[in-house]
Amino acid sequence: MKERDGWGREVSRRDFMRVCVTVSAALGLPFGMAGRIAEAAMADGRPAVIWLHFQECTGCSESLLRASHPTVATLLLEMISLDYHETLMAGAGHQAEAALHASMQGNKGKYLLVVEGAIPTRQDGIYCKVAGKTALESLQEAAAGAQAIIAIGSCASFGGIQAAAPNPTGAVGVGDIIKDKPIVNLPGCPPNPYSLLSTILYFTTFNKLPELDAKGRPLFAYGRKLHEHCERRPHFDAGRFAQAFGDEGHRQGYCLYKLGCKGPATYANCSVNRFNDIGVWPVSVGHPCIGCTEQALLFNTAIADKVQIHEPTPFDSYAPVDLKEKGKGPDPLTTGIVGLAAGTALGAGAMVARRLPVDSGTQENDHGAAD
Ligand code: FSX
Ligand code: SF4
Ligand code: F3S
Repeated sequence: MKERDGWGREVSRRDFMRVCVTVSAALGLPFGMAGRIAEAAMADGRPAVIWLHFQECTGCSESLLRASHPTVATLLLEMISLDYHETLMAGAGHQAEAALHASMQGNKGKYLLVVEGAIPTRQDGIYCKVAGKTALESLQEAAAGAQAIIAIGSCASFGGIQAAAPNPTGAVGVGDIIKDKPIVNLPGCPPNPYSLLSTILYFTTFNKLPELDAKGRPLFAYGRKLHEHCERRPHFDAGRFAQAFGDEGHRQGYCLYKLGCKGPATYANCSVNRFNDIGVWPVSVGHPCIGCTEQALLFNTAIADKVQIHEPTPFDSYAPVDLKEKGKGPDPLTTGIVGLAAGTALGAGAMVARRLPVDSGTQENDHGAAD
């Protein structure tokens, strides 16, 4: 297989198989299934996909297009027949509308509908219109003939930033409007492109959608909290926290919980799959997770707010954190229980958290609210 990515570079069969193995592992499938996924990806009869944009920033499409080695976008676009995508298609105006309706009629009951962005509902949805139709009308029309719907991003899944209080346009997610179709939510602002690639590859390979959690998210990507696999987790377990942006602890890569990291309450694969194919994710570059895959957290809590910690101690399978070597700091159980108390007492928790013992490498935070 020799494909070309968006910059004209060839995608070798080796790279293609590497992605199939990565996807297979991400889906939790046995190793041998990578071959079956590759076969399905190369088979004729690519599924038709209609991609609608509503209230959003196009970050979902952007993150997909920015991936590389080889581009997830290239593989995805080779595997599907993307009949309508306002950002990527060459056509415009009546030509674009004609492509949309031709695909909806020609593939009735068989196409995948991908929705990016929230849907405004207030005042009959007048806050978002394309080709004279409201997002509400376009969604209902396209959903009627879809086999399944993928809501990509937190906006399409739950309303996202548009739905933040006071939600002036009455923005909602796809699932609040469409009730009679299978819907997969891929929240994240933006979500990991591999989650979309894996969902579509699973669909093309097995002709069904992957198993979902109670919020409609595929378990393969949202089944675990990112705190479980965070590279800063040993610091959390050892009680070593950054107290302020730029302090010694922050520079040393200590845990960001006291800066408001929502990792302990966020189900996502960021700490494993990461972004841009160069191994980065928010926490790796020093920013606390803001819980962008969680409806209850994203744009509903302040970045500095601390989340409740439900599992205060490390799993037995983790290597023990040995603090005796340095002769300082609390044992992991103490840290966990104090963390639990801090999280439980959110609000008042700021003062509880302030008493957390810290490594002498960290500094006291001048900003009390964030401590
Ligand atoms: Fe943006 Fe997508 Fe955020 Fe929303 O991502 S990255 S505002 S989830 O719909 O374009
Ligand atoms: Fe990582 Fe955040 Fe958990 Fe700390 S609180 S270990 S930075 S996910
Ligand atoms: Fe979002 Fe947190 Fe991942 S902010 S991108 S869920 S690290």
